[in-house]
Amino acid sequence: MATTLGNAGERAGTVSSDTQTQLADDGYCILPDVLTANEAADALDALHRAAEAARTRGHATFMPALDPNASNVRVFYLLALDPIFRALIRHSRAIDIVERLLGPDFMISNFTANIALPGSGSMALHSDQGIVVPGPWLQPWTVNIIWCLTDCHTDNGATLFIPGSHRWTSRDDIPADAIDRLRPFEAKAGSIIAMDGRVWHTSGANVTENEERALLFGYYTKPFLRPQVNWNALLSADLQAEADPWMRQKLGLDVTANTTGANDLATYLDGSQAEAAP
Ligand SMILES: O=C(O)CCC(=O)C(=O)O
Repeated sequence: MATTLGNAGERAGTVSSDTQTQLADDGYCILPDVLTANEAADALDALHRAAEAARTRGHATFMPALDPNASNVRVFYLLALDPIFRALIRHSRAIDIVERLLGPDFMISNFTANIALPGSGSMALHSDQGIVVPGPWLQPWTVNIIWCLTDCHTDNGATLFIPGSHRWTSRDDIPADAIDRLRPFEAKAGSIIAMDGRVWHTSGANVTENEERALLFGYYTKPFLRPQVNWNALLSADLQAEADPWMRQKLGLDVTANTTGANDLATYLDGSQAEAAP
């Protein structure tokens, strides 16, 4: 696995038409075996180290605003904490799905982890698109790529989602029995789950004796939405200097922002064409 922020941007073109159809129709798809068992285990080790490093940096890993108790271990700012995460956020299989849903011009909004330890409970029902943009939610403007670093199943707190909820356009569409409609995303370690940002979901409760459930959430958005993290403020000067042009653009590290959709400016009033931007 490539493990530096400076690696080339990824394009693979490997998303099958079945996968694309499922993502459009069902709001999610699950790709097994994206990581080998060893790669998933390495990433899990890195995540445990990252949780420790985050605490050392003074970043709490229990967020009472999100989770009912401290058995959910949250690790924010993964990109600052280990090269493995800087490789995963641009993994070709992930980027391929993101591009299919959002188009080539997307941004990396956030990359976080939620380790559900035995005793963890569910957070509030939400959609990730609803958190960053007001309704109506008519199109997929955001997508989550969820990396399963452990097996995920109902008892160890698999993410619970509501089938078809990516078609809800406002909070008025949430049915009274929403909680009864929740279903688990069950997948093996090494899988990715791609979830349209409009899907309503929550974390499951881990009711096992001693099984950990570890997920990474790569969150990508259309370029006109402000990322959840200000990468310029978060990433050290060294990490920013290592970033290649692809990564700089996806993290918004350069001076310009929100100027890529300027096609309307290409023709002057007299019909002549503006020069292409450098
Ligand atoms: O950990 C999970 O299963 C879901 C987490 C989640 O939805 C979130 O952090 O927004």
